[in-house]
Amino acid sequence: MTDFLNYIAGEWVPASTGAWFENRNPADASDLVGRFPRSAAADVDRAVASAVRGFGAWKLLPAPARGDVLRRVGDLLTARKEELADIMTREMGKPLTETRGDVQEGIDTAYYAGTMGRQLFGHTVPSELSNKWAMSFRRPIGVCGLVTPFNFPLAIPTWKSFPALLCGNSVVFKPAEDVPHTVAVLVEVLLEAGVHPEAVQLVHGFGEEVGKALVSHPDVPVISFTGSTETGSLVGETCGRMHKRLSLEMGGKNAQIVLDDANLDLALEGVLWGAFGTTGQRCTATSRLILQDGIHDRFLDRLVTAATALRLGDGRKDGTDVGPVINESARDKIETYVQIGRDAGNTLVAGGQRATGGVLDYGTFYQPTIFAGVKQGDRIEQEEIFGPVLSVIKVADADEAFRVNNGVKYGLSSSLYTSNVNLAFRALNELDNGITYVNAPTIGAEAHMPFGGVKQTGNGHREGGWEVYDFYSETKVGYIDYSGRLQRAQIDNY
Ligand code: UN1
Repeated sequence: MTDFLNYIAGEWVPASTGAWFENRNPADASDLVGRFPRSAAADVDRAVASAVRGFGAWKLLPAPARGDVLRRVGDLLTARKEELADIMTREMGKPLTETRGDVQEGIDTAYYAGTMGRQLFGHTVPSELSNKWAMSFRRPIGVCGLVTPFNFPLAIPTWKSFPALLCGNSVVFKPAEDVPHTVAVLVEVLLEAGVHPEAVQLVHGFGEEVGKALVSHPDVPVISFTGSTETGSLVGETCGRMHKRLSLEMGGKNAQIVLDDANLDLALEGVLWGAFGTTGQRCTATSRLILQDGIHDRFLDRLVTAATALRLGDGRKDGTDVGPVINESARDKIETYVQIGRDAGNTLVAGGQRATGGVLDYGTFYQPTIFAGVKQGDRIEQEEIFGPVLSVIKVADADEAFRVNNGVKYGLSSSLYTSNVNLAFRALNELDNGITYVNAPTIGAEAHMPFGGVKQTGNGHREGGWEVYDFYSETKVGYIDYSGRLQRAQIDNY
C-alpha cells in the first residue's frame, strides 16, 4: 500500500483529518494506485497561509530567472516523460501514446513559459504632457487556486501553474481526485527545478471539501478552474461575490462537419480520433458529426465499421485504441444519455452498451457509440456527455451545417472538412467557437496558442499562448513627470 501526501508549507504531510481516499486504475479496479489524503478546509488554510509567504519570496526573483526555473522544469519533465505517461495511464486510462502527448504538452508549456520570462511586455507611450513618461507594466497578483480535471492530468495543471509562476504568483493545486498521483510528481519536479518551496502547495481531496474551501478563501485572489459547466457556475458565483479574478474552461459539444467535397479518408481518421480518443472525455472531443447528404450514407457506413473495430483495453498494453472511462459514475451518465437517445427515437448504429468480456470486466469500459438520424435540438445533440458517444446529423449544405454547429450553448472547438477554400475561410468567421480546425479534428490544440471557448464554455479568458499571461498578471501604469511643475492632464495642454 502506498500512501501519498499533501505538500503544504514546504513539507509532505497527511491531511489534518487523518482520513484517506483510494485511487484505483479504471482499467482494473483491483489495481490500487495508492491512498491519498482526504483533506479539509484546515489543510487549505495552512496551504494558503504558506502560499502567501511563498508569493512574497518568489515574486522577488526577476522574471527572467523565474523563466530559467521553468526551463529546468521542461528538462525534468522531458527526463521523466515515460514514467509520467505510465502513471497517468494507470490512474486515468487513456493509452500511453496519448499520455505521452499529455506530458509533451506540459514540456511545451514549460519551454514557452521559459521564454516568456524575458517577454512580459508592457507599453511605453507618449504622454500628452511635456517632460512626462507614461508606461504600463505587469505585476504578479498573489496566490492562485488551481482546480483541475482528470482528463489531462498533467497538461492542464501545467497550463495553469507555469504561467502563474512565471508571472511571480504562488499556486495551490487541487487536482481531480481521480488523478492525484500525476500532480504529486509535477510538484516534485517544480521543487527540484527551483521553484520556491512555499510558492507551490498541493492539497488532495474532494471538490466539496477542498475545492470549495480554496475557491472561497479570502487570501486567494485568482482562481482557474477546468471542469463541468455546472460546477463552473458555482465557482463563478463565489468568485463574483468575492471579486476574484476567475478563468473558467468548461463544457463543449464540438462538431466535425464533413461536406460533399471533402477528402473522406482524412475526415474518417479525424472523426475517429476526435470522437473516441481519450474515450471521448475531452472538452474538445467531437460529440457531433454533421454530414452533408451527398456523402452521408457512404461515410456513415465506413465510420460504423471503423468504430466497431477499435480495440478497447488497458491503455498500458500495446494495441489498445480506446481505454476505459474514468469511473462508474461517468459510465452511469453515459448509459443514461444512451437511453435518452434511444427514447428520442435516434438510431443506434454502433455500440450502445458497456463493453464487457475478458479483461474489460475489470474496468469501466463503454463501447464506442454512434447515433444516426439525430435532429438538431435532441438532447444528445445539445448536452455534453463526456464519453464515447457521437451524434450524427444530416444536413443539406454548408449553411445548414454552420447553423447546426452554432445551435448549441457551448462553443469550444469545431472542425470543417472541405476542399473549398472559400468555405474554409467562411468557417473561421462564422462558426461560434474559440477554435476552428479546417481539415483536422476538433482536438489538437497547441500549447503556444490561446485555448478556450465562447458562450457557456468559458468566461472570456484563454489558457495557453501569450494571452494567459494577461490573466495571471495585473497591469499597472506608471507616470513619471520630470517637468518640475504641476501639469494637469486634459486641462493644461488644451
Ligand atoms: C481538454 O479537452 O480539456 O486540444 C483539453 C486538445 C488538447 C487539450 C484538450 N491539446 O484536445
